[in-house]
Amino acid sequence: MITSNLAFALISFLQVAPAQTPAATKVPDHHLVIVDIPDGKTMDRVLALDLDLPSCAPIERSARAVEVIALDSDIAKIQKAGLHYRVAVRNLEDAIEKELSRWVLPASLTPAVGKGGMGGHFTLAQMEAILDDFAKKYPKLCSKKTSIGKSIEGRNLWMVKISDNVATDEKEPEVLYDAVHHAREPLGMTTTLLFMDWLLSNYGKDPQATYLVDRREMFFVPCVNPDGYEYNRKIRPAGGGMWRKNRRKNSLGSYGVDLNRNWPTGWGVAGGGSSSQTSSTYWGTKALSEPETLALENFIKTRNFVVGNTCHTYTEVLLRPVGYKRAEPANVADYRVLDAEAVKVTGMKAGPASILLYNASGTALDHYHFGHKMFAYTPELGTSAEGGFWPNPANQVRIADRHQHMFRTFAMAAGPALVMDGAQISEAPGSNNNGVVEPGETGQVVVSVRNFGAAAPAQNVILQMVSLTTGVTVGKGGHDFGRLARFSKSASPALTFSVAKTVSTPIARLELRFLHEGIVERRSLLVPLKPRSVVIREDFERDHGFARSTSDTASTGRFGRGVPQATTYGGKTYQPGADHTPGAGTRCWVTDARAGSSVGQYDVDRGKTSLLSPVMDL
Ligand code: 0X9
Ligand code: CA
Ligand code: ZN
Repeated sequence: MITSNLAFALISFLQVAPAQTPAATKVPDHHLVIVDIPDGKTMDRVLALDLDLPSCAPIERSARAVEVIALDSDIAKIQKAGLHYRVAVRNLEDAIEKELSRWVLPASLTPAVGKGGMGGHFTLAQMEAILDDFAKKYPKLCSKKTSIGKSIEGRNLWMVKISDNVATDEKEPEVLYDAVHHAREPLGMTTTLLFMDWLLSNYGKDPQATYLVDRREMFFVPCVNPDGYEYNRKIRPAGGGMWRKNRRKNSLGSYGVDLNRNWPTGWGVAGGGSSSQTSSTYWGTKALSEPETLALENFIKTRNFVVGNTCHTYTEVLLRPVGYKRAEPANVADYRVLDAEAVKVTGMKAGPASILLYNASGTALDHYHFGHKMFAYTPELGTSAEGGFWPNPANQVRIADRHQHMFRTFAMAAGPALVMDGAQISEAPGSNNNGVVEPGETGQVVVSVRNFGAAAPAQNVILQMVSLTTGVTVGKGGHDFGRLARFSKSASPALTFSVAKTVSTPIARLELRFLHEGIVERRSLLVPLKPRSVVIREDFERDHGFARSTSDTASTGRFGRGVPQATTYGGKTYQPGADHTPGAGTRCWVTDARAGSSVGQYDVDRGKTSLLSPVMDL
């Protein structure tokens, strides 16, 4: 019996084996299509076609084009509507797979970012192993993964908590991080896992990681849509799957509800999603019809989240309410403080999703805000040029890294979040007013501080200034900011220091001590005591030993010293010509001096170029 069963299994395997590319046969391929958007009316026409707008591409006037993930039938629709378009990438899945396969991926049990099993992206099993690993390595700070419910195919929806005394429900501000509402957006999961790893591995070492673990309770649901995520692995095991929705079988036979159209707030509002079961933004039969959204909603109800980050990819934009209609939330002023801090490192645009992009109804973003009074955010990580939904390993690392400040900001902002913004040094009245505090003079320091968090601190915020240089004495050396209100900023009065005539050191060292929430932050302040003098002037007319780096990888546009040819297009100068530098001379170091026949020719492509100075003895 057993033998014959095996034989049967073997035969059927052999029969199936030749169909090596189930993706090509089963799932129709998509193309990346760019549709021109000369005006708002055209955008409305595009929206009416119910296309898959993956990058949630900006519809601002400056963008003038929108990316569409299109099947052949969609292209036909676009053509029929008389829209201007071009096919940027034919067969997107194959193109992505080819790009990802160029990278060698060392296998590892708990892989690092960029070393996951799906073109460098983590598989669901790898995510689970990483969560298990966190709990095992940091049992006091990280909970074991807990199932908050099951997906429609019966997979667990995992939640992990990070905080000090993690087993105890402490009175600390709570923050929610979720990712992968959309199955083809692994970077949200990756960036979340990297953030968790930073918190845990830097506890007791990095002051901010320690502060957050000690003073916040952070809850993570890194994969809201495990079925869709696994489905993408099934159709594209090496990465590149374009499935977005969950895997519900709809009544008419098609699959999937868009989990980010299934939330109660604004659910079913026309223009922000679709009632068509085959649409990529199908909103389901009713709000919370899906077990994934329902489980997350029920979990949220058991907590008291102040901030929620429901993460997506891609477009490098930070979205916040309102999403289902063109409007600003009532507390827009508070949001703007938070927006500014969150995008500080990346400089991305932040604002209401409906105004920055398009209306979307029944999103987690709006429900977290209106339904749960959170400060809600949807970052769209990464760019189309970096690989869209499935960036290569190098870009995975880059994207996950550069968004860490934003992830930290969300946790900080759930409670008091105090920072020193800067210190302005000037001469006190009675000095010679040359801009430098010299020996014999008195200087003043004005320090600006800010609370970008949603709560006032429990104790007064205090600033102290001390001198670490002999002969430099502090006069007025302290200020009490009181309990700096939420989302507010303040500047100290002038603190003073005087420099004795006898001081000969060129730089004085002061230290600012910033006391808040029982913590002391120290920042040293270097004060030049002598006017600046020019020690070297370089106009690159002669070769003084500057050199292009030997590790340059760019294929065109590497640095060279020469006379740049002016490059203009449409009346705009893209590369200034030889006579650009004021004064005599024509040469400079330039990323290829040639103009070429178009703006993009001879610019920096496919890598980096860098210029190194010689060693200078000043
Ligand atoms: O459409 C979505 O669900 C999100 N974009 S994505 O490309 N990742 O699918 C954005 C939702 C944000 N809300 C609004 N645009 N209103
Ligand atoms: Ca705690
Ligand atoms: Zn998304």
